[in-house]
Amino acid sequence: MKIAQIAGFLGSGKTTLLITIAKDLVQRGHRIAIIVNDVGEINVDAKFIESYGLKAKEISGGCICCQIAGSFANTLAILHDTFKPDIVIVEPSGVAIPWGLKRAAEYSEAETDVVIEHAPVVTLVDATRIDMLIDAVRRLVETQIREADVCLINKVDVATQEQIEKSRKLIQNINPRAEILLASNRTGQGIKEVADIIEKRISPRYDEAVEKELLRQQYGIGQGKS
Ligand SMILES: Nc1nc2c(ncn2[C@@H]2O[C@H](COP(=O)(O)OP(=O)(O)OP(=O)(O)O)[C@@H](O)[C@H]2O)c(=O)[nH]1
Ligand SMILES: [Mg+2]
Repeated sequence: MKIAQIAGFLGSGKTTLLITIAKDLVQRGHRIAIIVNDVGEINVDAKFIESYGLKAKEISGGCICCQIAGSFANTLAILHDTFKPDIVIVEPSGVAIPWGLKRAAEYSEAETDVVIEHAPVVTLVDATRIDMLIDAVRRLVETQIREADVCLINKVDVATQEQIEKSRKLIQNINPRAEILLASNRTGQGIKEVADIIEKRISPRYDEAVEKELLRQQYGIGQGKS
């Protein structure tokens, strides 16, 4: 079962993107589950299916949307044993750390016979609010970008060229290995590419040594600095 997480600061467009990608992947023949913080915010005409012990909405025959019941690992185990998705797309809370979520997902392997793999970590950067992101929530945004495999500069339908270039520079400074795509949920730019990446590629499993090295690079932890 593949876990695809879509990170990004509050209001960056995660839920909108998640639903579009889920529908696209269903059309490609996948069985998809979406995990969000609150199914109430999912605006689809769907019947509730709570028989799994999850608060869930059916989006289409091949796709359900649910919120976490108990632990994240337990929720994944229930999904695997009942709905049997091949891809689970997750909208982490705005402050979740991608590596932490990978590890939490892998804990579900202790609860049932599931084998977890990860799609590339996608982080959304809202180009229209790039100045605010740099000034007010720099640390959090840095962490989300640092741990991304793919960064989407989102809302390019309304962002200025200058905001887009500023976003690109920020990402390249923090994480030169990240692939950068321009995206818009309004025009659909970049969206099919993200669905392709989630469908076809994988990202490494949680590795404590790698996590420590990334933290060291960002904060100097482990170098004797205070
Ligand atoms: N112009 C434009 N607006 C967008 C785009 N994507 C999302 N939005 C709008 O941005 C707002 C937030 O979108 P959401 O998808 O709810 O963002 P989110 O990251 O899930 O937000 P939280 O869950 O509150 O953190 C909504 O009003 C969307 O309509 C985009 O590509 N272009
Ligand atoms: Mg959301």
